[in-house]
Formats: sequence, structure tokens, C-alpha cells
Amino acid sequence: MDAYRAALVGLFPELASTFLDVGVIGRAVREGRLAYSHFNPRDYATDVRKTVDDRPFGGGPGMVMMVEPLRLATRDARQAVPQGSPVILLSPQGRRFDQRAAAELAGLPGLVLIAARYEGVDERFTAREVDDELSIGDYVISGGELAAAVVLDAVARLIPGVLGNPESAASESHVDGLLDYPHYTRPEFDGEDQAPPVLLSGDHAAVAAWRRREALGRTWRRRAGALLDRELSPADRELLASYINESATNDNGTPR
Ligand code: 9D3
Repeated sequence: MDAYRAALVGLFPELASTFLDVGVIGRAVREGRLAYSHFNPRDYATDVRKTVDDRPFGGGPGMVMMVEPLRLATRDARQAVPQGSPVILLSPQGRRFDQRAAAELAGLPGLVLIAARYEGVDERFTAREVDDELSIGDYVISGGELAAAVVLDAVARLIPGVLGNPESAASESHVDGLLDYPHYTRPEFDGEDQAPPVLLSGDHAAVAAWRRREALGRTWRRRAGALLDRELSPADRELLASYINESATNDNGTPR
């Protein structure tokens, strides 16, 4: 299988590498399933000072990334990825990145990720060179590198063979729109609390039902609306009804 190829464009190459060279993604890189390279606009600046930013036309705070160093870096980055790889700008104005977007990107042969600093990039660059803009959420971070690492990490996990166990990719939280169930490990009693007895019962069907019920219940409680968008099976409906009913009554079964 050919490696999934990512090219990162940005001023701080070491930032993304910190995350991509360790853990399961690091192993994928070492095993040749994921290849990534970096293109620094600073290396393409044409003046002796290596300038990559300038003041915004029209005035206002901050600086804007100039077209030319970005364009030259991005054109080299394109050459480093297969035909059909999209050029994506990480931007607070982008459409929201989620598990569905990760799956779509993982179905392509590669991608170019552009990380900006300062207030953003000259719109003429975006208009001519960028296929899509993605945001990782509605909060402000200091630049696109962290967002690029988030996107590439989420995408890389979905490349075949990256997660040792194919079941892991399928059961990943959010893949089926539900939050994960709670996890417990030894000791059974931690000095304060007991682990749920059902998990120690050896009854695999009961464990599966308990976990499904917890996943449905947490999603209902923590992600209002997420369950409205989906059709629940009769079994799931029953599990969720039991969770909701239990959360509305005390241990005597009387309403709270
Ligand atoms: C005052 C306007 N700000 C835009 C909301 C300025 C600004 C803040 C932070 C401009 C750029 C940035 C740097 N952020 C990113 O490059 C970024 C980002 C983010 O801040 N949040 C969520 N997703 C992303 S993707 C790239």
C-alpha cells in the first residue's frame, strides 16, 4: 500500500512533528503508512530579511501573511503529495472539522495543510491556492500548526493499519455519533469507590448492554441534540429510557 502523504506549510515545522512522531501516529510514520514533509514560507522569502508578513491594507491590528512566500511554499508542497490531494487552510473562519471530515480526508491519497500565523493570510492566496478552509472549533488558538496536527492526527488514525486493531477505528468515539462509555481498571476498590459490579460479572452480554446504555445516556446528557439527529433502534430506545428514568429517580424509585 502507498503511504498517505501529507505536506505541511507553516512557519514552525517542529510544532506538528512533536505530535506526529510519537505514539500510534509515530509508528505509522516509521512503518511507512504515513509520510509527511514540511515547507516553510520563510525559506521562500525573497528579501534579505526573510519577510513573510506585512501590515494590513486599510489599517487595523496585527500583520498579514504575504502571498509570495506562501504561494512558493504551497506549490512545492503540492509536488510532494499525490494528484487529487486537496490544499487545506486551517483557519478560524473554516468549516468545522469533525470525524466525518476526517473520514473524507482519509479516503483521499494525501493532503496539503497550511498553517497561518498573525491575523491570517492575504485573501488572494486563499482564493487562488486553497481548496478548503477548516476550523477545529470555536475558540481562539495562536496559529494553525496545532490545528494542522489535530487534523492530521485524526486523519492518520483512519488510514488502514495505523490502529493495530481494526475494531478500534470502528468503535472510536464519535464514529457512530455516540460518546464513549466509562472505563475502569484495577483495583476493584480504589479506597473511595467500587468499580461497577457488572464489569466484573463475566457476563459479556450484560457488559455490552451496560456500556451501550452508558454511551447513550452520556450522549443524551452531554450532547443535547446529538440523539435527535439519529434513529435509535428499539433496543437502544429501551436502554436510553432506562438510563433517563433512573437519572430521574432516587434509589427508592421516587422522583427527585
Ligand atoms: C480577531 C480575529 N481573530 C480571528 C478569530 C484573529 C485570529 C486569532 C487566531 C486570527 C488567527 C488566529 C490563529 N488561529 C488559527 O490559525 C486557527 C484556528 C483557531 O484559532 N481556532 C480554531 N481553529 C483554528 S484553525 C486555525
